[in-house]
Amino acid sequence: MRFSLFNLVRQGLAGNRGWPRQWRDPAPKPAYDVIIIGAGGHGLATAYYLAREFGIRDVAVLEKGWLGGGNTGRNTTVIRSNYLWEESQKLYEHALRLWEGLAAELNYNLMFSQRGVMMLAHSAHDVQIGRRHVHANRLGGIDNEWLSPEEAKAFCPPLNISRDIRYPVLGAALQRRGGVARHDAVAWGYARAADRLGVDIIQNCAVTGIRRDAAGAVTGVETARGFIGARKIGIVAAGHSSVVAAMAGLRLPLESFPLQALVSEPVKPFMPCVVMSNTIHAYVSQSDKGELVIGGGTDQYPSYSQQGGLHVTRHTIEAICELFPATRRLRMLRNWGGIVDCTPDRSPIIGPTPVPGLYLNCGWGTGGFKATPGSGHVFAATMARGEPHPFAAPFSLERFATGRLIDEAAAAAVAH
Ligand code: FAD
Ligand code: PYC
Repeated sequence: MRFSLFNLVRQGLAGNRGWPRQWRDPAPKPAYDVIIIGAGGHGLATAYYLAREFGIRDVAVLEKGWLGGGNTGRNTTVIRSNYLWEESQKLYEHALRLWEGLAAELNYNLMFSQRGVMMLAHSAHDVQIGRRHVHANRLGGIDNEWLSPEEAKAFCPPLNISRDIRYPVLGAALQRRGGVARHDAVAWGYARAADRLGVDIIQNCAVTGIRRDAAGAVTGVETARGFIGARKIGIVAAGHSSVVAAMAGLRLPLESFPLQALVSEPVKPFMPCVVMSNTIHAYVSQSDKGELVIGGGTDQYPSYSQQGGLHVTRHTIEAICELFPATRRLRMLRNWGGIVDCTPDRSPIIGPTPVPGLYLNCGWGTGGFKATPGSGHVFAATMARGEPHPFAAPFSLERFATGRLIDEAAAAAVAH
């Protein structure tokens, strides 16, 4: 077998060289039907659905590092579909439904756990927004319910609902079907399944250029391992999508920001659900290893640094300690950052581009992990058919020209 979790890690870290033949990534072929740039969850899911659902197996996924080493392996894994606008609800609920059967479909333990996502309100304004979301979701057939502070505490006992704290809890919206999953397993699960369907996954293969013919259509990519031809190219390179698109002469409405997270030392289970606060910019869940998984907002200025400002982490920790006093004596085990690319309206871009043969799946900002299966699925349909999947259609590049924005900024429970 040329593919196993063990081999993947070795390939990525050792650059393949010196390893037995069956452990190496496949050598790139001179040309493919489809090239996907970026082996994060979205790129791998796209390749998997192209092969499984649309019979397009002549596909290569090119990755500059190792698979799942980008945002897919760095995020805090919050999964929910409680978005405000109908267009977003359809997309994220499509993803959530796919999540619900994904471990069985991929035959891979994704540790998908629907333990509930609770979003806190700390002011009268937060309460109005939270309730509006609950109503909008229920109209859209998505589960969401409003809780009083006492009901929120009953659902999550460590929560501090004292009235005399800086950000008192005035209520909460609860999506019980929301939850978490193991992020690297998602990348590996899709990679193994795509590999078995004949997809070539090639790590340590940075794309450095996009070649076009006299008519402007794409013909392939320049890479660290030479030119590789392709009829269609999908850019799924979160954080760097605008850099890659520029290789084809395309300027995207994206800005890249560092987003950070951290884990505490492991403790016995005490945090039963995911808790998020938009106002404070903090969110928390507990992993199966016992670590508290905590995240905050983005840095306030664009950057490609994967570090992020320490003051952001400090602010997040202070907020978590106030909301959950039992965490005050916990030590931080490690922290890290990822680079997220954000559109002005904080919704993704999915679809064809003015460059024939070039497709985009980017701009997921701070919230794309939850979308992974849905994103891969609708993007595969879009690339296979050459026209947007109905759930992807509202998220085309054209919306920036017409001003018809799917502005979900208010719906994402993190800082932007
Ligand atoms: P990635 O996994 O980043 O994959 C893109 C890949 O493209 C990378 O592996 C990169 O190396 C590769 N690449 C880039 N340039 C090139 C090139 N030139 N050639 C070849 N390959 C290239 N979302 C949620 O829904 N819930 C959360 O709780 C959540 N928390 C987050 C917390 C943090 C700290 C961060 C950083 C993000 C968080 N997100 C969350 C956002 C989420 O992680 C991303 O939106 C999502 O993972 C994007 O997936 P992807 O597959 O598109 O990107
Ligand atoms: O979109 O739910 C989310 C999220 C949580 C943390 C970062 N993004």
